Amino acid sequence: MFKQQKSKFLGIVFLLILFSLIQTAISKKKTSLLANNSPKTETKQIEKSSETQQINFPLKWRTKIGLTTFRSTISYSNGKIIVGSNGESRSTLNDSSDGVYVIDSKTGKILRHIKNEVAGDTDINGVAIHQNILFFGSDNDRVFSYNFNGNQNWSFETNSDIEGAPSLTDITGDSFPDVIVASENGTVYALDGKNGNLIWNFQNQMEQAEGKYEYLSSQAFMSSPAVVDINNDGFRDVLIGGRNAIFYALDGKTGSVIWQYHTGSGIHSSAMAAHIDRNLRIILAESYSDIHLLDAKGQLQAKYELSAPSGGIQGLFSSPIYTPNGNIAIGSAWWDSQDDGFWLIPINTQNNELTSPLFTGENRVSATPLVADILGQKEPQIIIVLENNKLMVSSESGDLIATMAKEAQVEATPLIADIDNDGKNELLIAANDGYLYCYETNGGGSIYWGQFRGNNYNTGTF
Ligand SMILES: [Ca+2]
Ligand SMILES: [Ca+2]
Ligand SMILES: [Ca+2]
Ligand SMILES: [Ca+2]
Repeated sequence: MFKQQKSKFLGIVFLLILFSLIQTAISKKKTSLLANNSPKTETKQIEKSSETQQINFPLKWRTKIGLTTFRSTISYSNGKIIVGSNGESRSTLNDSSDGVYVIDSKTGKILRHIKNEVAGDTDINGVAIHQNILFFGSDNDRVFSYNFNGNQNWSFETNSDIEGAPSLTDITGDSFPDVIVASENGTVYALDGKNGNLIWNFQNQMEQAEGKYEYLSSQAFMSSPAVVDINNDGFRDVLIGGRNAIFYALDGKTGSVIWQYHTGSGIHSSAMAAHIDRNLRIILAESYSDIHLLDAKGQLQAKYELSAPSGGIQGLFSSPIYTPNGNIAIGSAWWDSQDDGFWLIPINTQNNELTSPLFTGENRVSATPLVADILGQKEPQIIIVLENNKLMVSSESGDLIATMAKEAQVEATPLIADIDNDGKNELLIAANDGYLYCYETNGGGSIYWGQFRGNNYNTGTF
């Protein structure tokens, strides 16, 4: 009897072990399928040393502006801070604090809360600025142009929500910037900046890159277009990727496809264009792990699959940037753990290879890294906000130079600019407690990439 029970017990134990082995195999398979099966390279961890300083910048002001997202912009222009807001809630309708806030940069006082629409979901993410004119799309199927004083210049009706920031570039040849903006229904619009007239539009396909029929939302554009002239006709062209895993280069003049490039997974982040050794290169990140480096013809130069220290995918909602010393910097957000963090990936310009990235695991990073001087050093530093209560400062060689405690969690990319012309840079952080915080830093000048898309036209180009 006892012997029988023992063998029954051993049988159950054996079955349990077998079951768990199968489970592990399945989950590994899942991860590797998601991660695209490209070869792995060993990742170095950025070391936190005793040299890492704690910074405690004085708070100059804080102002309640509501919630922001990883697609939000914070900009400085003519003594004003401009920020789009999702208000009290990112999902409810008729939220009175949605809109665009125009704030006095010296005092933090709200000068204007621009919110023309009263009904529906009127969340605003990105805003583009030319002189004293604002351009933005809303979650209520419209693109607007307003003056800083709150007067509307024009509005344009789209087929769905606008999630990504508009970009500005003149495509009509009248030296006045026109608006390139993409919708969640998969349309890219080029609008005349003066009057909002449609110049051209482009409709994304509902099919996925591999030819599979997909659900409607996969044609969505969530990101902000990078604008740079890739066919040398003197007009900037439009670079944007969709959730259907297709990255497009559209002719700025006509909206026709110059080339398209297929990624393994959909795209949420915005691309950056930069001249690397005098060659135009396009850096894009797909949602699951892979960084792609393309040339102006859409040919792949290098690709790197980021992998969490304990294995598995990296979620890339942060937009990649090219740093002055030849690295790609990006944040990752997937696991809600130390498997998320900040990546620094060196580009070997001899052979265009991406090798041996440095990684700091700490918490989710959806914001885009910035490159500016906030510590008072000769060289600019790389600044990363995490989705916990921390900000990190890294050197180009991957040393964690400093950390700073924040008031609350942050998803949006901060702004670094001298917003009171005293020669010192301010750091503006929009936190998830609904406040915009303005800190005085120890740095001055030396701003290489000080805001989400690099400049107030949101060109995403250096
Ligand atoms: Ca809202
Ligand atoms: Ca124009
Ligand atoms: Ca062109
Ligand atoms: Ca200042």
